[in-house]
Amino acid sequence: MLYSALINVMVKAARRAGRSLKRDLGEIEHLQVSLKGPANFVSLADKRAEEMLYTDLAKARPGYGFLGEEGGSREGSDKSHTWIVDPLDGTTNFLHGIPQFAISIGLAREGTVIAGVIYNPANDELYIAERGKGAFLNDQRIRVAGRRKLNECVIACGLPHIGRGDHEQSRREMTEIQDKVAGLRRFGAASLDMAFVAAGRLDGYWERNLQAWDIAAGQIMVREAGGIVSGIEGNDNALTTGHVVCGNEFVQAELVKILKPL
Ligand code: 2AM
Ligand code: CA
Repeated sequence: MLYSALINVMVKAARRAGRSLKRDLGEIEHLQVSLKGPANFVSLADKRAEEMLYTDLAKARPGYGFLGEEGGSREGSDKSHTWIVDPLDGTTNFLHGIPQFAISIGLAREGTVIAGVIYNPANDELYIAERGKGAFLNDQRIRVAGRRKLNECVIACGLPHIGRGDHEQSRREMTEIQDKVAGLRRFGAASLDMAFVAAGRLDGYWERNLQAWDIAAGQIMVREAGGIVSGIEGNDNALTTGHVVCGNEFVQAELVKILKPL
C-alpha cells in the first residue's frame, strides 16, 4: 500500500511509540504487586510515548504546533498546522493489562482534521485515514456498517469516570439505548471505539465529555469510512463540544434522536 509522505511520518512515529508502550505493558504484570507502583509507571509510560511522538513529528514537520494529553499545547511557527495527540488512549485498560488501548495522532489544518492514525500496539492493528483518500485497517480499505435498524445494531458508549460528568444522565442514556439495540458495549478507549465504527465492527458509538485528542483521529477515520460524526445535537462539532455521536447516517441520526432530549 502506498501512502502519502505525511501518513508515513505519522505511522512511523506511532509504531516507535507503540513499541515503547508494548514493552511497558509487559512490565505491568510485575508491578501489580505494588499498589502505588502501576499508576506511576503508567503515567511515565504515557509521558515517554508522548515525548517520542513529539520528537518524531517535530523532526519531520518542524514548526507544526502540538497538542498532547500529557504536555498540553506547544506552539509552532506554522500556525495553520497542529498535531493532536493522545499517546495512550485507554489508560485504565493499559493499567489493567487489557489490550484495548491506542496511540492516536490527528493532524489539523486550519482547525480541520486532514489525517489520522490510530495504532493499537497490543494487537498490531493500524488504522489510517487521510482526507479524500479513504480509511484503512492494516492496509485494507474499511467502511462503516450498513445496518439501518437499530435493533440489529451493536453500539458502544463511554461511561464517565469517578468525579467526572453526569452519572445519572449516563445511566438514562444507557437505559434508553439498551432497550433499542442488539448489543451495548463499553470498551474504554474512545479512539478505538471510533476506529471500530469506521471498520464496521460497531454500528455506532457515543460518549460525552471527551477531549480533542480522544476524538481528532477517530473523527476523520469514521468520515473517510463513509460515516457521520457529530456532537449530541446532531449537527455540531464533536471536536469542540467534546461530545461524540457517530455511525452510518441512519444510526447517527437515530442515536441523536434518542440522546438529544436526555
Ligand atoms: P484516556 O485513557 O486517554 O484518559 C473512555 O471512556 C475514554 O475516556 C478514553 O478514551 C479515556 O482516555 C477517556 N478518559 C479517561 N479518563 C478520563 C477522565 N478522567 N476525563 C475525561 N476522559 C477520560
Ligand atoms: Ca484519551
